[in-house]
Amino acid sequence: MTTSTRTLPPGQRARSDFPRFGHPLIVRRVPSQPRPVDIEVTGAVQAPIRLHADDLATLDRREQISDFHCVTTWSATDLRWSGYAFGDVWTSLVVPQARPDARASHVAFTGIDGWRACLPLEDVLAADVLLADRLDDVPLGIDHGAPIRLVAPAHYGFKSVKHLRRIQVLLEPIPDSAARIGHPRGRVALEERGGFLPLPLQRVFGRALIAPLQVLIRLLSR
Ligand SMILES: Nc1nc2c(c(=O)[nH]1)N[C@H]1C(S)=C(S)[C@@H](COP(=O)(O)O)O[C@H]1N2
Ligand SMILES: [Mo]
Repeated sequence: MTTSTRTLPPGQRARSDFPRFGHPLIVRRVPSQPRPVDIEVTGAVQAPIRLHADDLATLDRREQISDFHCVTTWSATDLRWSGYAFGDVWTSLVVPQARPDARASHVAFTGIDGWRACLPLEDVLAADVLLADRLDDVPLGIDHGAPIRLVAPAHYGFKSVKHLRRIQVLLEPIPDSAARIGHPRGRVALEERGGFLPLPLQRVFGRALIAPLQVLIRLLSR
């Protein structure tokens, strides 16, 4: 169970809604209607594979209530996700079928719009990392990442790639789409926001971006 009075991570502020967010200039690359799940698993594997909804359905479905923290300082609390543990996807599908290189250290996730985030394998094997296809008991809408997205609650939102299209197995990290402004690791508890400014200024500038980015996304999305 969750409580709504717990304290948020450093620098975060709760909001009562869960806005559509992200990079406004790529939002038009997202199809207006959800596509079927089709995730390619490539990179340092012996046999690239594609994962579809029926492959994922062989795994146990996980329900999870977790908070979501954008690096610009907004947090949405108590989100009810449903989907599959990334650890189960890795262990039961990727490892036996794609046979990753034993030296694999990182995994990069890419969305239909080209947004990419790279995480250490050990970070994404954490129990709370999901490939989520439902929010609040209904299939994910286009706004929150249909047909399926990564949910990595211990990391800032820029790591939780929406509209997941590709999983790349890597022997070393590659840059995120957010690399110029975001911290490469992005862990919320350590306030790994990124950028050159001191942390208090990172918070102030992040906060100043929220409203304009929301307006742009609303204007540019179909
Ligand atoms: N494919 C894709 N995933 C993305 C983004 C994006 O622009 N494209 N933006 C990221 C950022 S910065 C945030 S805060 C969250 C926002 O998720 P939401 O729109 O469900 O609130 O998605 C992340 N994942
Ligand atoms: Mo974000």
